[in-house]
Amino acid sequence: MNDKKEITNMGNNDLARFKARKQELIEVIQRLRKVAADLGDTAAVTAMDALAAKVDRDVFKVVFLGQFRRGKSTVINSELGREVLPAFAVPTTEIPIEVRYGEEPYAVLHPRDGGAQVRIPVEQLAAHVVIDNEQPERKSRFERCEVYYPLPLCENGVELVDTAGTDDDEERERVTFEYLTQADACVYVLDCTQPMGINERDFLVDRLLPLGQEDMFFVYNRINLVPEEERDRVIEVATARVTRISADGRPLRVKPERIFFLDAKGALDGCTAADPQAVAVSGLPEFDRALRTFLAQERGRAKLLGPARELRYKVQDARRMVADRQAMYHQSLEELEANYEAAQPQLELLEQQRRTIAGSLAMQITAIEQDVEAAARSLFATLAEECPQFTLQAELEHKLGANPLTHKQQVEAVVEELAEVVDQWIKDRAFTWTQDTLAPLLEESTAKLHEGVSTDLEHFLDTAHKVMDTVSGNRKLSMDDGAGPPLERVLAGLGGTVLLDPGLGAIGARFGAGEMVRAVFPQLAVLVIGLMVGLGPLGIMAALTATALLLFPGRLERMTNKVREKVGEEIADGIRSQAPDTAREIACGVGERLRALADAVDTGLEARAASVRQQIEAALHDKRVGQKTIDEQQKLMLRLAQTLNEIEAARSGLEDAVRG
Ligand SMILES: Nc1nc2c(ncn2[C@@H]2O[C@H](COP(=O)(O)OP(=O)(O)OP(=O)(O)O)[C@@H](O)[C@H]2O)c(=O)[nH]1
Ligand SMILES: [Mg+2]
Repeated sequence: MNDKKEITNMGNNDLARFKARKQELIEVIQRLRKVAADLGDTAAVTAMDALAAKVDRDVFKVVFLGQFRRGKSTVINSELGREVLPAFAVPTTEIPIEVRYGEEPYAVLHPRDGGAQVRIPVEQLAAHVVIDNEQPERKSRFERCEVYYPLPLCENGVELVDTAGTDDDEERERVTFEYLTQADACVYVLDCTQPMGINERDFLVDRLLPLGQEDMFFVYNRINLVPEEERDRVIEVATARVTRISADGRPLRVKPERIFFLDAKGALDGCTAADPQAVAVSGLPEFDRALRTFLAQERGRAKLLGPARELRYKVQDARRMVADRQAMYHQSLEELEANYEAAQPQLELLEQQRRTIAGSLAMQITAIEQDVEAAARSLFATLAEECPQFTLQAELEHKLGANPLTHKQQVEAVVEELAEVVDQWIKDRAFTWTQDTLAPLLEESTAKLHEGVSTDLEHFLDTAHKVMDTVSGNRKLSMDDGAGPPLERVLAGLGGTVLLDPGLGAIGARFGAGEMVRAVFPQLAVLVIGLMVGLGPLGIMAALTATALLLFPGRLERMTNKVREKVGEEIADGIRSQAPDTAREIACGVGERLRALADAVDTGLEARAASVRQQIEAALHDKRVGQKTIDEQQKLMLRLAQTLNEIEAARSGLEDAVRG
């Protein structure tokens, strides 16, 4: 009875319910699209199409990560029930592999150079996604791979991402890290036979937790390798290592029920040998179920709630339009034409307000960029200043004159070790800086930006209403606008698709600046650390060694400190010379993300202004055609008003159900 299917089905019910609600939401969007089409509101039609596509496309990304050879690929294979992903006893997975649903198994490789994708049978994966351990530095010509497989879990909109092991190669680690910024769930794969070592702990505390990846799953693999009589003890120790971790003095809120002990190999063998008992005792079904339940309940709620709320504004817009149209039909053609004429100055004002908003946003973003650039420069100045002292005091294993190497080899060894230590130091400092300086700076400046633009947007929306009031006969519509934040109202009009960084606009609009910064923060941390890698001394290694050799041909023992000092100064010079460009790049990275938001706002305002004109012109057109059309249109408006009530009832019911 404890069979995999039965247990996982419980989690599947949640996923199935999520899928049903998602379908319901899409239907509501489509009904609203039909109303928008009947009103001739083309912007809303496009927005609704975009929103429906977005809701439909949205998947749950489950990212598996951990040090190399922990069994990440094997855990995913055990889900697939077949050894699809290459898994060997050496560092194996080279590029991220995204497992998605497909009727037939096949894989698609994406070349780094943006060239044509290559479709291959899954049997050939090993030839393309596996690290060449003879030449581990050689990079695959592909940057990622998609595997399609008839896995029921994925049919429910779940995507399993296998990543390259951490702690083996810097570049691969960076790619894995980047993937985490889009993860809905993150599975940290560990090994029972060596429960969470120092590197694994550091990676968790220094890298994952600051990314906001607190909602993690822990999989301790290879439980089968622990002798039966020692399992309880190992489980206790392994659990303690995870739950007692604290980041910045805060204990990690890992619930013990998020820690799983697995025999992934046993589960996989059980699947291939059609032995349900082996699967049942492997620990896989319990992990599987917990993951599904989490995805469907916690993440699923967030995924549906956003669009359901955005839709509310679109329903309000449509209701207002129906009422405006009815009011316009009640006037004579002459009255309507005269009113339209009278509204021209307001329409011009609307355009002017749009330009003012765009200009003010652009100015504020430039100011934020300058602040970020200045802060980055000051970080580099501090680093350059502290660097010589750091190299002088850094703990090194190599000591000059202590071992029987040639003069040149000894200097090289010391310089190389120093370079590595400094590199790590720079990266750590960069990371702390993103948290302690960059994040608060962005939080404060985006809060100001948000506040400023909200007032301007309020005025714009007000002018848009006034235009309609003037044209429809100065009849003040007493319609509740829901008083949502104006930024949310404007962005909702776009169906949530125009943003480069969709999370940014939606979150910023909904929860304010702090949330917005937190939403972009992971990408910024990745960006900053990526740039810092270039700043480090590894790139100037050859020059460092040469200088050290040239300067110190004398007795070695006395030279240690001088070598350290010289290396420290050289690196400090290197940092100083690269600082302006790197600081600029960091600032541009921040600016680029904020500009995406500003562009979206502008598109939203443009659409709103266009729709106002479109409504008036549609009414004028109908009036000119004749009374018969007006009669038909009035009937249509009555029907639309009724339909909108039904849509709103369905929408708010859905919102309540999702909220739970
Ligand atoms: N006994 C035992 N062996 C396992 C288990 N899980 C994985 N292995 C073996 O461990 C080796 C490494 O497994 P992989 O799945 O390739 O590990 P990985 O974490 O994907 O490694 P990288 O791709 O290098 O990061 C393979 O030979 C697996 O067959 C397990 O639960 N028990
Ligand atoms: Mg692997």
